[in-house]
Amino acid sequence: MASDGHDHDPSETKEWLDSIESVIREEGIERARFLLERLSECATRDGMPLPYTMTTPYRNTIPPNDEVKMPGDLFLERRIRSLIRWNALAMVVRANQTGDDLGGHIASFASSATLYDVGFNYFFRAPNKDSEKCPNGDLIYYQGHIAPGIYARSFLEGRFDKEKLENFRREVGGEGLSSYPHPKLMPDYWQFPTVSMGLGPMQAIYQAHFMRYMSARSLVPRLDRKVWAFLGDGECDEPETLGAINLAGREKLENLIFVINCNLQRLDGPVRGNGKITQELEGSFRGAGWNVIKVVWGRHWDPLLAQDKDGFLQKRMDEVVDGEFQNYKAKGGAYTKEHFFGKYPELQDMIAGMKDEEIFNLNRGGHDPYKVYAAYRQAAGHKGQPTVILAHTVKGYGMGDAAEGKNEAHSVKKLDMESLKGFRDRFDIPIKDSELEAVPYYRPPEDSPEMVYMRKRRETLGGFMPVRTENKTPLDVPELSAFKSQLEGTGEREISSTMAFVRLLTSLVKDKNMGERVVPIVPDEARTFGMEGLFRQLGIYSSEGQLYEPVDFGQMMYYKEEKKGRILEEGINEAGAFSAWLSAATAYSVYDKAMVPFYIFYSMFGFQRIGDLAWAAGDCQAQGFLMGATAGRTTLNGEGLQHQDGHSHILANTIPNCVSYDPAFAFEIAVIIQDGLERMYKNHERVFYYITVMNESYKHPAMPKGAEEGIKKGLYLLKPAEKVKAKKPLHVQLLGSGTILCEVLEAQTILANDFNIQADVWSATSINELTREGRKVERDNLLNSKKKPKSAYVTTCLEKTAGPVICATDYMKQYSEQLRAYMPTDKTFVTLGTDGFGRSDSRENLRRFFEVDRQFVVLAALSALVKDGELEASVMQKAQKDFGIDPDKLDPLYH
Ligand SMILES: Cc1ncc(C[n+]2csc(CCOP(=O)(O)OP(=O)(O)O)c2C)c(N)n1
Ligand SMILES: [Mg+2]
Repeated sequence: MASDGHDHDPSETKEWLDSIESVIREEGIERARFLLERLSECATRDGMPLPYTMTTPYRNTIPPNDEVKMPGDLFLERRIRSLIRWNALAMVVRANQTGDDLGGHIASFASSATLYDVGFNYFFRAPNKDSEKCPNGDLIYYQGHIAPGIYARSFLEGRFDKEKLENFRREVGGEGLSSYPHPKLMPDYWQFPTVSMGLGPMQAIYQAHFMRYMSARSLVPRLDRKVWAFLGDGECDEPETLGAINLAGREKLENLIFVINCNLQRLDGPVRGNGKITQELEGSFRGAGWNVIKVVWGRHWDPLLAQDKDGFLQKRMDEVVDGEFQNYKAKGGAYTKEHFFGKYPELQDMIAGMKDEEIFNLNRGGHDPYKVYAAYRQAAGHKGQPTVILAHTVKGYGMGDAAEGKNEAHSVKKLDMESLKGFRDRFDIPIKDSELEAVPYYRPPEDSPEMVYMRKRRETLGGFMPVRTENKTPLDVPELSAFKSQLEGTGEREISSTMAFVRLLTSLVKDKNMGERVVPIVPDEARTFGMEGLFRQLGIYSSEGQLYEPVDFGQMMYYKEEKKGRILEEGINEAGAFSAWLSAATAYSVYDKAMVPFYIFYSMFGFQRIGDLAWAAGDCQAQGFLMGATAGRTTLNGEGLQHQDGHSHILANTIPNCVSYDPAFAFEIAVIIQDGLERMYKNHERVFYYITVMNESYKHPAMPKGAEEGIKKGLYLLKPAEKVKAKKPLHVQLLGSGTILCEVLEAQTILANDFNIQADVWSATSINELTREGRKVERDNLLNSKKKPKSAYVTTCLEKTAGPVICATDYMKQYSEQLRAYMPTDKTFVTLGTDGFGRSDSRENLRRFFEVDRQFVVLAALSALVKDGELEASVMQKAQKDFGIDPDKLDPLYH
């Protein structure tokens, strides 16, 4: 036993090694694996701790003998790749020559050109109706900042002309090329927004998962479609990148392939200078049940590795840290000779006679098309597991002294003459010295062998990529009358708006025409929202079905998992559940079939938690419903500071195509959802909905006649004031939303009964929508000064009314304050809202604390009348005293 790490009996070691090698040779890998498993089982049975490792040696997973040979023309492919490299570089350099400093990246694509090229030449299938195996095309998540490389390919393919390339990062006022993949800006081209690190990989995992859901439910056939996600090694430090890899392993998502470009560097410097990122990632992915393929070394290393009988080369490869590997490329062959091979005499002997240049040219796996092809081929055919390919590359490959392996490589956008020449010569670009300074684009003649070859490859794979398509078949959306029970109100029964929504959802999923498209999604919170009844009715999607009898089996609402289940219950994982929603919400494009996802979540753990993904949803032009449940700072009473949401509507409004509502009553919810279905699934408006629902129970009235339009626009007169006894009664206009509308209705009664004031009550279903319409009108007026100025909808609603306007919601004052710009000029406007941190208490106490209860609404109304000179201050002061509102009360904003 070699407790000190040294081998004290090499001949015994050799016997063991020879035996296992002979088994591999004679009987194959599976037999060898079996024997090793039996050995380890035998050893551990007697209590022997086995060496614990999740990693394999630092070398290629696929040995040279097992590599499937790349069938194409290596020479022509290198030529094409070189031209793509050049044009990508030219695009960025030229964009920064103008003095506009538009930015862009060269070094990242330089390191990953081969990884993409092999994919484009052999693997990525474009959407093509004639394809049997993959009619909708493979899904590729490109690393965001390598976009120039993809544009450069499209240029060579003839999809873009030079003018288009000149518009890289120039998108205002024309057809530019977006800085990164943005479907919003290039809707026929990019499918997925990926540039916010971590979001691409996470979306890719849930896409593969959702793909299985779609086929399990027989909505699309289960074919051989793949999701390829390209990501950076630095990007793997984002929790989102690795956060969902367990799901992919558990769900055996063999339709998913990650390609991680391990160039060992991120923006500032090495990813793991003191360690090995490839090894670290191998352990993580293997532990999560993935098939890991390391592509560490290029084929020039093969002869050396074949000579490495004593394992010194492998030992050296294993022990060198990434920071040092970076040096080998940044400092060249002589340095590598001395510092890598120089460590052991055996290695010095091995390379005796090799020139510095030959040493430098010992290539890394990710730059060797043969190695990359072999890995992709294996990954594409692998069954029962997702695959990750860890490709070792060099950041700034080919950029020479300007960037290659340098810490500053990431941000290099300009190249000096020497580096330009070096790049040109290394990749044989036919541009003369005299022209080099202008860094011109280059495209060979259409009939040149490389152009013909490239087109042919893409034809074989169904056409050009990337490409984004949309299915515009309208869904048969139910009429509003289908939601009769919501429109009629609950009579004397008190229910929450969440319950009202769940009932609506339950009837929608049963809709004969479009019910099957509805996808309810929850992050382990269905019971909180009273949705457990749906478990049994719809089933919870599980690729395994249900391998156990659920503990509550036999009960009305038992926890039913099934292969064809419709509910996506994603566990305590808001980012994951949102990603699943995102896949469903873009199914009209990605699956050529519109789906209607409803993601129901704790509103506080919505935008606040996954804001960047929600922004990406806007970019993706997602369609669907986000339901922020248990919303409202004072409505969710007991949960306290981290749970009580008073700002999700403010966050929702930051996303231009997110339409948000804060309804109070069942009929409002029905009108909003029915309108949303029509706008999104019939009229193809690329918007998505955010609707808050709450957990306070109260009676829901029937829909007042003619309220529909106002509900959609964001404001309607819910309950006009009844006449009071006074000769010349005072008037106020009370606006409210969500549950606070109930307080406003109570205030109406108090004002009438105790103060003889007539208050009209308006339901403000969406202050955000009112504001957007106001902004639009304001802008139209500014730009069309010759025309008669128009009035904002909210202004029109209020200008003919009498008295000041008070607006109260369960959200920060800033939410209602948006309306101030559109108040009729003579109106005093007072807002009440829930600024400050939440805290747990009863609803009553919270509303008093945050100053949004009925008495505060009354007080605000009285104060506005005093300000308008309509009322004696003493009336208000007396009211304050009677209500017990202490002038020195703590301010919730500062307390
Ligand atoms: C969430 C987020 N944070 C920061 C950035 C800025 N950023 C863009 S690329 C990059 C470095 C990427 O390194 P790596 O993932 O290793 O990719 P490489 O360019 O090396 O292939 C950073 C920090 C970003 N795009 N997104
Ligand atoms: Mg990197």
